[in-house]
Amino acid sequence: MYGTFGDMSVALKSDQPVTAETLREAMLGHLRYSIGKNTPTATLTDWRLALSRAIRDLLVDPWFTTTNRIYGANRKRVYYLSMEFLIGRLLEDAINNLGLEEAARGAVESLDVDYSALVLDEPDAALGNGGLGRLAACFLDSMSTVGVAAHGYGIRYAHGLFRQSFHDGWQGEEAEDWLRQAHPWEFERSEVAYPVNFGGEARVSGDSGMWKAAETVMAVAYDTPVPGWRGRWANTLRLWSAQPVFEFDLERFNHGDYLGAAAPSVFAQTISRVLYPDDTTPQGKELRLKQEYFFTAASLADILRRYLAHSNDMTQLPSACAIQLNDTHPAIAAPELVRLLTDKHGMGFEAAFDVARRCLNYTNHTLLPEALERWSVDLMAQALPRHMQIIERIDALHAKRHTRPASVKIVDGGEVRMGDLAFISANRVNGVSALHTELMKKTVFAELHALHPERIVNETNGVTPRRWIWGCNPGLRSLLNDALGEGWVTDLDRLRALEKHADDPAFRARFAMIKTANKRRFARWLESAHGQNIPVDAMFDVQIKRMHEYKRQLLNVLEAAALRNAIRRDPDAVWAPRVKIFGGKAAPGYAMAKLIIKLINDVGRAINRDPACRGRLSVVYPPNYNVSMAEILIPASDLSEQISTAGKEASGTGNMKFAMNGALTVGTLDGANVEIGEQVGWENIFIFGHTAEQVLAIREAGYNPSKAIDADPHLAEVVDQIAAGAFSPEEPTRYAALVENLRHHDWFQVCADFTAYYEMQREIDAAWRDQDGWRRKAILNVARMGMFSSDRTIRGYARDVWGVTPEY
Ligand code: NBG
Repeated sequence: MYGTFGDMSVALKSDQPVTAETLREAMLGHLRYSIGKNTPTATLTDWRLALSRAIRDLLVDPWFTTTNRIYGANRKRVYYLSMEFLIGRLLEDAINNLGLEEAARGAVESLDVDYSALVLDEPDAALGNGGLGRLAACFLDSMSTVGVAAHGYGIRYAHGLFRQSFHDGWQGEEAEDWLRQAHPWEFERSEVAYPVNFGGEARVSGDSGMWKAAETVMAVAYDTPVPGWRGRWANTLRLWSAQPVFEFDLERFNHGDYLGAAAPSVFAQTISRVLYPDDTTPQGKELRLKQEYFFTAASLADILRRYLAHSNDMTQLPSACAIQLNDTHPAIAAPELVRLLTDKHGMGFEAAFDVARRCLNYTNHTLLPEALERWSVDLMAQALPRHMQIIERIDALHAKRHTRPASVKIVDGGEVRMGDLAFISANRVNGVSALHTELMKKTVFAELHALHPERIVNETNGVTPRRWIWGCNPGLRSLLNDALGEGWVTDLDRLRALEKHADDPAFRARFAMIKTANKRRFARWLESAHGQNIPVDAMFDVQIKRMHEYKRQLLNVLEAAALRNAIRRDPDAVWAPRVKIFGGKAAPGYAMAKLIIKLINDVGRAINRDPACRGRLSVVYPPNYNVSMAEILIPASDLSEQISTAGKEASGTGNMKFAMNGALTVGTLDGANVEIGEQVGWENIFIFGHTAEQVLAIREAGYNPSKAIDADPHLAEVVDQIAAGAFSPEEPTRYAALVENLRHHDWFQVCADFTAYYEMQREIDAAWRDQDGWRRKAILNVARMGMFSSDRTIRGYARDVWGVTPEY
């Protein structure tokens, strides 16, 4: 049977019909000729790789066609530079995009391999941390679906973000090794390699300069095709891996210095080893800056190479490329582009800056001052001496052109403020939700906004319905297809037509059955992966996101502890049964977030062991929350916790995924919750707590959390219990720092919002008891989430920021 592959024609062609049979043949061919295995010895992973290769073959033709079309028409391209691309698993996504679900399942099953197990065998590409990275991945999907010519540029981290485990309830971190097995989606482009320099000395002469670097590494490209819906279009995700200029020093090796011989390679590879090295040490900071420059410099070199193939008139660069800086991580692009234009292409400084600025745009993703990057001038001057000179010159040029207040400076107090550098060097600066954009204008960028009032625009985030409904919620997908036809998946506003079914009992019943099936699926997963049992008829009350004090997982766990007290006092009252589900990682250096994780696990243990809570309340916190866990948990959720301190969450995107999948939101008036409320109707969302303005006013009036604690007996009781070691009898003072912080500082106003939150949760209990009413609200949520497709967001960027017209 393998003889048929003697001609090596294992590749499927996208213009021929793909059936279970042809796919099976292609899998067998790849198993033999790409993987080098035969059927009797093939492991599950071998089969997965074989199927992935067969599917990848089908992406290649659309990919080439798209590229040729873009080249032919000399279209303006979008370059999305991002430190993170949280792409997750790719196999099922590609299969869905190409419409090959049945063929793939049929092919795999005909080989006696379990299809679901095969899909789940793929490691989750954890090249990101949270919303910012997942947004970048959703944007790639949407740019390919609406037909925007785009390249994503980032880093091919060998280990990505760490893998989280719990040891006695404490977070442990292990290196993620997603690349241990072959990554079947990428094409290594060893010929596409650029040297990236660091350190040394720089001299200025007139408008240009000379940089004699001390170290060089090579950035080597790895390309992954990103298919859009039905393969009509495919863009490229190009990730850079750092390699030594020379593999190793043979002379040192021959003298017996084996470690020394490998040193250059170790230095180079360190750069693309992990995402977010712990930057609490000077070495960590330097590494982080080098990572940022590494991928930015390689990407710009690549962009210019592509441009120069068409034209050498550098003044026209802005008509050919729009470069999006995803947060400040690639903000070094501004001085780098100016450097290339002046030092390499002989342009005058002011002209170079103007060209660069017309190419660059900057998305701000947070107003938290500690999250806005700043680099010490010393570090910048040492690692990137020429860039430091250019940054100072940009600062001076800006001062020359605009009468600016003394406080508007890029370089200040011995630091380079990357947010200001990005703002000043960008054509458009955008926030990620209406509220966040307004706050940006009033707070961090108030002065710059006054100088450049046309620069800030809003592009409210969105998520791709391909992954976040079609892929992760097959039940809902079928329901929507039956009710609306398949068009909703690329035109999410069509969901509106569901409104008329909200009062139809049969529709509601089917909707409810889908939710229950999803809850069963999650419960089965939880049991098999973590040995925990949860009742599927309870409300699944879910908070999954990075662990951060502003997101207030603490508020949630305090409420859980207070609820337990209430249940113990009156076990026979009618309680709405709940399972509180947490998921999320804390940054390795973030001690308070790690202590909150431990508290959730300690409180969870007490609740889960408490006979009074049985059947009424339980808490689970499966470790290592990632995209794949989100895909199974979000469709199973009833209640979505979006409870950040108002004014702190730039947008949120999890909030959108939940509502699209029929969970109701409990949330503050923060980030995109505001717009979600406007869309779904305020009667279909549970909003509580202080507004951003009130939060500010409370702080200014001299906030005293102890007063709030004293005023609320539920809260006072819980805080006392934690302080007395009720949840940590083996170490009663474990939470001393947390309690001290709650009583005397409480920067994120957990105590100030507690009462409102607790009361809102009891209203939610009541709403849950009316299951029909709950379902109606849930259906209306799904129906009104059309706005939150990332297709809408990308069309907005295309129009307001990039000046390109989507093909579809
Ligand atoms: C995050 C915000 C979220 C937002 C995502 C995507 C950073 C720095 N910011 O609220 O916290 O949804 O960005 O915009 O990761």
